[in-house]
Amino acid sequence: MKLYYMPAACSLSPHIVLNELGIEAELIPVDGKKRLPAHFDSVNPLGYVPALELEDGTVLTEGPAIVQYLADLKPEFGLAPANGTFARYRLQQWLNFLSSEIHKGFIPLLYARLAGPYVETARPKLEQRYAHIDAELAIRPYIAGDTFTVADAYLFALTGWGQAPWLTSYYRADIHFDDLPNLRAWYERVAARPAVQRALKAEGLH
Ligand SMILES: N[C@@H](CCC(=O)N[C@@H](CS)C(=O)NCC(=O)O)C(=O)O
Repeated sequence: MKLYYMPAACSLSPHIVLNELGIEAELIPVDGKKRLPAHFDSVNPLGYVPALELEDGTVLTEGPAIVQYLADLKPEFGLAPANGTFARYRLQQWLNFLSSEIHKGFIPLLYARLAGPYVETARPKLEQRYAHIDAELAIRPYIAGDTFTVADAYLFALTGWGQAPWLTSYYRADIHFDDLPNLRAWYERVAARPAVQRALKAEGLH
C-alpha cells in the first residue's frame, strides 16, 4: 500500500490512521510545485493528497473515504463503528462536517493575502464551527464518541493549522484556539498517542 502525502497537510489524517492500525505503507511525498513524483498526475489527476494506492494499483482518494476504508480493514481496532449502525452515520456526519466546514473553512485563512477582505468573513465562521466542536468535546472525550476514531485523526490534522503554543502549528492560519479549553485538552490527549507522535516525526513536524 502507498500513501501519497504532503507534510502537515490533511494527509496527516490517513497517516495517523495507518499507524494506529499498524499497517505498513510506503509514504510517498508529493511536491505540487515541482510536480513530483512525475507520475502523480496518473495517481490523482486532480493533483492533491491524500491518495492511497493499493497493491493491485487501485487508487482511492478523498480523505474521509480513505480513513473509513482503512478502519474497515481492521474493525477490531474500533476506529470506525460497524457499517450500517447509527454510530457509523454519526461518524460520517463528523467527517463531512470536518471536510466541508473545517477543512475548506481554513482555505481563505491559509491563503489570506489572496483572499483579502474575505478573510474577515471566513474567520468568524471557522471560529463558530470550532466553538461548536469545543462544546461537543465538553460532553465526550472524542469528537464522534467515547473512543478515538478516524474523525479525531482528521480533526487533529486540521487543527494543527491554527495557532497556539500547544499546537503543532505548521501551516499557520491566523486563528487562535486559546479560549477553547476542551479542544485544547482533546488536542493534547490525541497528540500524546504513540501513533500520532510517529506520524508527526515521519513528516518532520517534531
Ligand atoms: N477533497 C480532498 C481535498 C484534499 C486537499 O485539499 N488536499 C490538499 C492538502 S490539505 C492538497 O493536496 N492541496 C494541493 C492542491 O490542491 O494542489 C480531500 O478531502 O481529500
